[in-house]
Amino acid sequence: MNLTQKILSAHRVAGGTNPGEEVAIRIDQCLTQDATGTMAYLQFESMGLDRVRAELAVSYVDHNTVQVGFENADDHDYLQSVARRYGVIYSKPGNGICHQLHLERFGIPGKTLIGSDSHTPTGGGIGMFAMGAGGIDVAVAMGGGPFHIAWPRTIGVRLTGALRPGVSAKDVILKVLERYGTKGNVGKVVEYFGPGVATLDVPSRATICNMGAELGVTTSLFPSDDVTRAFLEAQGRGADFVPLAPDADATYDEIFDIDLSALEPLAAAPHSPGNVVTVASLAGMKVNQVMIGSCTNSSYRDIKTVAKMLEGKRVAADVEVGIACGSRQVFRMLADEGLLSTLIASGCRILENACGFCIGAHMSPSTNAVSLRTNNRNFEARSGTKSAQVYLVSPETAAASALAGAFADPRPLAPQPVSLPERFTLDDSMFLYRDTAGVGVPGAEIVRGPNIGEVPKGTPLPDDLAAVATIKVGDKITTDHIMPAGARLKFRSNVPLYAHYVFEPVDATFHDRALANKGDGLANVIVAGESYGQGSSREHAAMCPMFLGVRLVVAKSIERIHKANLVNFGIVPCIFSDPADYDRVAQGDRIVAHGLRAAIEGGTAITLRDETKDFDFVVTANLSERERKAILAGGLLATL
Ligand code: MIC
Ligand code: SF4
Repeated sequence: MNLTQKILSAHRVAGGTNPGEEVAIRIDQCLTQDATGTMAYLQFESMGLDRVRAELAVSYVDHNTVQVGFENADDHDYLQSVARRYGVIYSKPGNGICHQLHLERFGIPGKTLIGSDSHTPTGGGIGMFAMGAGGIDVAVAMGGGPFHIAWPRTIGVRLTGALRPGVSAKDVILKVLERYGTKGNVGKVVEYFGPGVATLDVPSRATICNMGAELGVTTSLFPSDDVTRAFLEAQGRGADFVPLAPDADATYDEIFDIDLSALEPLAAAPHSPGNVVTVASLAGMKVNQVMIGSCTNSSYRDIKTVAKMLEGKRVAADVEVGIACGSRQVFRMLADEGLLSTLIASGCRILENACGFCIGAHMSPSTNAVSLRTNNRNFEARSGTKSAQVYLVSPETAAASALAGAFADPRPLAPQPVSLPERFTLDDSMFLYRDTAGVGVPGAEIVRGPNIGEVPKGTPLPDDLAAVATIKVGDKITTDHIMPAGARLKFRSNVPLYAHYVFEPVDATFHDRALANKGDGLANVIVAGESYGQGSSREHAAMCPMFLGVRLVVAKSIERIHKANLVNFGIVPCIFSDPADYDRVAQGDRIVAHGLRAAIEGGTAITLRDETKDFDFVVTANLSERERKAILAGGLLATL
């Protein structure tokens, strides 16, 4: 067996082991972050349990830490109090980014983890089977329920050789993205194997697994070996080490070979992580901003590499450079080693150890700026500036370019590899409620400020549907297009307010038009191309459309987490049987579905009538029995 098969078999509760078949797996650990967490815990509360049942649940606050106005602070108070009540460990704002912290302090090889954030697969760096999910799926797992995925196909990435100075993990994952792109990989797991694995430290492995999310795969995974043991021992967690390897005769559905020695620095050009080019092809292009950090590249290894490259030098005068460490551990160690001073002296802006710039929460570039960033997503407008050109690069390329003021290949600077310490600085004081973890404090007060709203309730699926194709969008529509973050992020806990911004970057009139249809007794249909719902796990991209009366998404293909979120909020995820019908349906067309409920109940194809154009077309919703039940009830919550 390969590693994926081993871990999944050990956690299988029900369901098949044939690729594509739905399997229910036991979840050992859960994590949430604040921007998806409030809704996750509101849904957990409504399940009526007295405490969490998973082995471990941690609530991180890392996204909304800027606190302009009362909203974010209200969220924090709610999250802190609900964690105490139900036995969840609470990571205070300022402690760091969830994925970096979880890897450092809680992850265990061979365990399963789901998190209400799409970059949860970062845990694959230490051999965890870690997946992103919508908030309600995490709430169910916190309550002890299983998580459902399609039994995956595996892509085995065979690593040979060793990275040359100036080339790093980011270049490895960009190579994989160049090969596989950001669509068409649903239902797969990427497993890394081969002699090159031993040459990569845990932070590098974590970077590779983190950005595997951009492929749209279920997760990515490394074996757990001596390198993993050394990392866990240095974290004071040697007892958590479990060796894990694929069997010698393990097979993969396909194999992709990467010779690490032959890799060169790469970049993802605007506006997709799959738009991969060489740094050499961009060399000399003027750069306005360089942002280093995010859950992809904010480890001690990464930030120290940058500090060493900037030591005794100054960043170019006309470039803005920001650095955000991934955790307090990283921050403190740099400070103790005098490297914070190095970064300050070189002219960097030192940012909070949080998501920050990555989600457009601050540090938006200026109009038309070229911004180099070490994070994982460069979707249009995600930085907060629609006209900005965001390129995703390694920390080494970012540092070399910051010095040059233009795109620069870091190899001539020959950055030396950073070795990890024998002992990281350990300080868990910003993790609260470890003593009551898993038990909670029954009856403890839950604090609900005015920013804490309610989860909208769905209604059962009607027999027939009269609707409008309220919006028609193209390929690769991300959840950042559907439900923008950045300046709107603080409305996450207030669905009626946040719903004003559904599709804002694409068509700001959507909200009003959708509500008007709803007022006229018509449902709303979203028509989309390939790979609808790429990117984040935010269930708001389903919850807010549901609130506005969206009942169907009809697309050429839909990404895994978003499809699950649509089902969880009672929206039927439909796929065109004939993709050519996409071209025939226009925005504004009246759409009718007779016998919709019966088709879902029977698991048959659905015939939709375009009354405006006067033709019928067929769509399919590939749903398990469990998913059909949720859709018919108007959402998962109604079935729990
Ligand atoms: C992101 O990177 O897009 C986020 C913000 O971390 C999201 C979660 C969210 O929207 O709250 C993710 O990746 O799932
Ligand atoms: Fe935070 Fe960015 Fe990572 Fe999302 S991708 S968890 S916003 S750092």
